[in-house]
Amino acid sequence: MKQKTCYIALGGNAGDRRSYIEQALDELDKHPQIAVKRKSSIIETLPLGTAAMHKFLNAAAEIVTTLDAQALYKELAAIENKLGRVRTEKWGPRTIDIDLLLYGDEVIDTNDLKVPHPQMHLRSFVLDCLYELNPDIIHSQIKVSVSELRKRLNGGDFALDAAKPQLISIAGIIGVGKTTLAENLSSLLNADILREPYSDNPFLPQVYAGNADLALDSQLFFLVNRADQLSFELQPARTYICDYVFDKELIYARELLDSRQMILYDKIFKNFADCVTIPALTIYLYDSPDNCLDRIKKRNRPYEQKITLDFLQRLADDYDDLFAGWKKSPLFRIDASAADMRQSEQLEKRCHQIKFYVAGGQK
Ligand code: PH2
Ligand code: MG
Ligand code: MG
Repeated sequence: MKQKTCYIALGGNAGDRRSYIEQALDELDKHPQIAVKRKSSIIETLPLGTAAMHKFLNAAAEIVTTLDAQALYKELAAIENKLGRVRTEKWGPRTIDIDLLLYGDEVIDTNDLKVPHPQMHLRSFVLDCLYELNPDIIHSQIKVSVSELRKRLNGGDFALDAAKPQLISIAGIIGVGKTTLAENLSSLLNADILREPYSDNPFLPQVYAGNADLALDSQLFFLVNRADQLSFELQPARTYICDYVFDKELIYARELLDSRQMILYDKIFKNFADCVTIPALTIYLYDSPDNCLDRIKKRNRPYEQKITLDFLQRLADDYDDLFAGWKKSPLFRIDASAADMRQSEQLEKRCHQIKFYVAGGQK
């Protein structure tokens, strides 16, 4: 049989963690039909999913094998057993877990084996190790590189959770095209759309017109509205696409409120922030403030016509800061000047990728 290049992940959080990883790789290499080609560093990572567990050591390796995928998978399980892994609860403490991440460029979907590993693209402890081996490895289903997948996580580890509403939030400054993108994606993803009710805020026109006295009223109106939209109504396992991200409320509050108002607002904000659904995926749509101002002029909503380039530039900087440290969900960055949001081929590619970041998305 032809030789396949494969990638595996190793991890453990019980006993002599380093020794188990090293032993597992030795055992693999001893097998007549498996050769370990390259090993990543061994890194210490916080446990994902299970609170108050011991820290893990994680690593990845590139192997070549003439075994078929099922046989390789059985061999990995045999080594786990030999090294004393006792299967207790799901995600319980383990001496060694060996996961088959990629088998050549194949896609395998059987009851006991799924390749690529269904959660590999959501785990920095996997992607960081793969990245060290080779940043250009292509995920055979998502069809993007490990380097790109890794950037989307910003160091975080995530797990699909079908018990929660599957919220996709689109973020970006005024006029960048959030609502258009949300509309186009919602039909392709069969998702409910949650629209920012921009014209309902009775205080907003006067605030945009420079009446700072109503800024707190306007921000509280938005806060209450958004919290309503993103908490009570959303159902588990359904996919929703929203044309804003809740966290932008702090950006606008900081821009529009004075320091006394801000102290009060901060306290109120915290209570609301605790009850909103955290996105499964956030999409940051960005473009130059110039291009956004052009779109604002074209769509010609009367009260938006006083928005200045300077204000948009400050918002853009604030959004950049927000997402530079974003850890709440995976993050897709989309350059709106390069992307045509109405072109169906581009949209379908985006949808194909998005589906891997929401629970049940691939059904
Ligand atoms: N494996 C899990 C669950 N959580 N967390 C870390 N840091 N490393 C792992 O290998 C790991 C985990 C299930 O296999
Ligand atoms: Mg695992
Ligand atoms: Mg496993």
